[in-house]
Amino acid sequence: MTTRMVGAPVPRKEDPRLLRGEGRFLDDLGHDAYEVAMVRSPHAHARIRDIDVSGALDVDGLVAVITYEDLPGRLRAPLPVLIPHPALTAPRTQYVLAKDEVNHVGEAVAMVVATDRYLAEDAAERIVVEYEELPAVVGHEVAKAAEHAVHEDIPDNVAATLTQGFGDAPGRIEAAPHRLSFRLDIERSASMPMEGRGVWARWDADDQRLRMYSSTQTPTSVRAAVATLLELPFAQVECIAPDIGGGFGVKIVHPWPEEVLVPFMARELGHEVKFTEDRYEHFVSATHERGQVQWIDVGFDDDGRILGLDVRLLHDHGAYIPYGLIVPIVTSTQLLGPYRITDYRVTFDSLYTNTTPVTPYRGAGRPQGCFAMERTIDRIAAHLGKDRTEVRARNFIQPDEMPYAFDLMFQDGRDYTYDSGDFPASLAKLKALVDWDGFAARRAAAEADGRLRGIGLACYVEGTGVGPYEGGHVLVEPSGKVQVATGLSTQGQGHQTAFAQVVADELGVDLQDVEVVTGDTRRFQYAVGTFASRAAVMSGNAIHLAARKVKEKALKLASEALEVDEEDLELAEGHVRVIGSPDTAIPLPLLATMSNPLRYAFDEQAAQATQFATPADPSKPPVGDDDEPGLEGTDYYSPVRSTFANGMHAVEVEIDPDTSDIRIVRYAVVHDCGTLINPTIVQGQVFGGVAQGVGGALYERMVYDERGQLTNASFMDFLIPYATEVPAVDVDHLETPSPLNPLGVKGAGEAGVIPGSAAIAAAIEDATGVTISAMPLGPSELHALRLEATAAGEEGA
Ligand code: MCN
Repeated sequence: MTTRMVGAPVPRKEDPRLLRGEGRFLDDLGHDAYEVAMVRSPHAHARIRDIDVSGALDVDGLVAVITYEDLPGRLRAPLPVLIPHPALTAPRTQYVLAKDEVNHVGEAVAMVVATDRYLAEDAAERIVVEYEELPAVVGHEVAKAAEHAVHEDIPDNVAATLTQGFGDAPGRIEAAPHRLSFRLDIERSASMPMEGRGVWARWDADDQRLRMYSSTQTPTSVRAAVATLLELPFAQVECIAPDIGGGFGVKIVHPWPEEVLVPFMARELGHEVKFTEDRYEHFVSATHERGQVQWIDVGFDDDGRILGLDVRLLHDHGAYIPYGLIVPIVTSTQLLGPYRITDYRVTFDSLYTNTTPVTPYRGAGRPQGCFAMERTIDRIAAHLGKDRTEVRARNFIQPDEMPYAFDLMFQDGRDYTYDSGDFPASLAKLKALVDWDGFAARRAAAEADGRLRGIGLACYVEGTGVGPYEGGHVLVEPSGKVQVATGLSTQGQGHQTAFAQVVADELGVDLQDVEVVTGDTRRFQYAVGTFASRAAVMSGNAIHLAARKVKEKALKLASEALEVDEEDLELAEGHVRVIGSPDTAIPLPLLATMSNPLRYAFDEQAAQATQFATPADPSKPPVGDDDEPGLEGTDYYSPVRSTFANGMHAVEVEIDPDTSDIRIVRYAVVHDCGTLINPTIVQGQVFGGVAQGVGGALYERMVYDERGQLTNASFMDFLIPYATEVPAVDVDHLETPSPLNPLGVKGAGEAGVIPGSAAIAAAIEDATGVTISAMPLGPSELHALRLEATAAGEEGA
């Protein structure tokens, strides 16, 4: 019997190669390439008066220097707004090289190409840029006060204001028996992939083709951008995402200035050119996320049932808005979590500041929304003196209410409708997993030991698998190997394994015989990209559909060859065989050979290759009127709307009463991403997300001074959690399959990060009795809060 692969915790096929150090990351490529160093703005806001490159010209090994003035044609235009929105009335994006003005520290002003990176850096240092410094706008309040403008023609610094909602939130809050109003703050952080951005390009003058490798989450879009800006036919541009040392959202932005400039210079110079970002550049010239101030007004009844919710957000978008309004829109909608809110209003202002631009980072607006909603529920529970799980359960949407529609528009412009989930069952699982009811004894034991112990939880719902589409191609080779390709790229999510599992099931072949290629426009041209936890839903289903086409073709071919009805045949163990009579079978490789009119086969017994152009049975043409040659199929999956995963985290912390040192002693996750393709991979995704959630909750912040200088732009000063700070995580799954797609899957890639700040804040609050309204929270901030609370007579512990 063939074992089903979807659902099996098979080890990742890609790991042995990576563990042996055989990965090929961007900087492993292009050893003979010229290398690039960028001249970047040291000022947050300044007018460029003059650029004097003469000092660089006598550096040995210098190949070229370019500034905005050297750029031709379409390269002189600002980069695109990737996701426009009607509310985005004042979009601003950067030029590939600054034109007249710089708007954040790190903005690219000139590019130097030299025979190696060291020489390029030497030459870059000798370029003198004369700036006239302008007042810097830093932080939400300063931007909102609008004493100075980031962009001269947008005096209020507002890129967009958007209000959404349903019902009558202000009226319901006004009339509610209980009301609370408060402010919540989340700091800026950023994806910190081990490998920064990078691009290498080579122009083939004979073929008139450009080949580029980019450390990107979206190679097809990079290719489209480069082809368009360099005025090349798409067919002459290939873009390949090699192994990628993490993306976490930042690498969906495209094209980066360097991603256009490097291919441009490769063509101009007729020589390979390469750019690899260093860590400082990643801090200041890639993108950030999270920074948001949120005001909540909530009205509720004596049971803690929410009657009305009114939310205002100030979103700091940094100097430019390449990715549109996705982050605040996601917060505005996803904030509602698993709760039946009947009256809701949310308004956000998206503000320009003279800081590094903001685009989605794993979680993309959801951690902020989850923090807002879950802190609200905790405050309601505290106000009423009720158990926090009870108040949550009181507000849950029930499983029999699915699909549950809110009258909102989601980030993809489609309805905001939850397709599946069983929140009461998830909560029951979480309480059991973390032994919620036994916590009092653990707290007492910790207290006896002189430590403060607290428990917190947070719930979330996550829209995943946004459209519009992905595609898949599946090909059975005469060797028996099955080649699979999809256009989106992989940054460590294990797609090679998970997608192979899907194909192995559909075609009844060995997992080891399935080889998956992602992110290579030579293999699959059409794709959207890897973000919004969409690959399993989008490419997973597209590949499933493509494999089904191959299966249908194999059944047809075998039915003709065996003279058996298709309904009496099955695919298993690498054969098409007669159901109930497995000895009557044709191997798939033979069918692959038969389906190819110019067949080339290797006869193992004769130990020789043969090529023959006539069909085995000359009376039957191998390709009929309705058939296409090759045992292969391509298909696309395009969903009606997003599917919604969900989950709940519980955290226990211990606090040192003297130093306020915070230690996470227990972390439990219950997660529902529908049908699990590979539980081990999903578990790994959850672990990774939790690590980033812990970072956001306890360590990571971008510390800007009032002149817009990022004062902690290195790993000496910007803390990310190491293995020593990441807790062990207990994970349990609930599988409520999505009715929206054939595999029943929902996404999992961001789940771990979303509720981190909310759950950890709740646990710290529970341990210390002080109200937590801002994250991240380190021991010094906690200590200050505890001293304040003691002075005000609030602290219980
Ligand atoms: N999966 C599964 N069963 C499901 C859902 C998912 O087995 N029901 C598997 C998928 O097959 C895939 C993995 O879990 O192998 C993640 O799937 P999915 O949720 O579709 O997410 P994506 O593959 O689209 O990855 C994107 C997501 C995002 S948005 C960020 S950011 C992120 C993340 O994944 N960046 C990552 N995980 C990352 N992991 C690594 N190592 N590096 C990154 O940069």
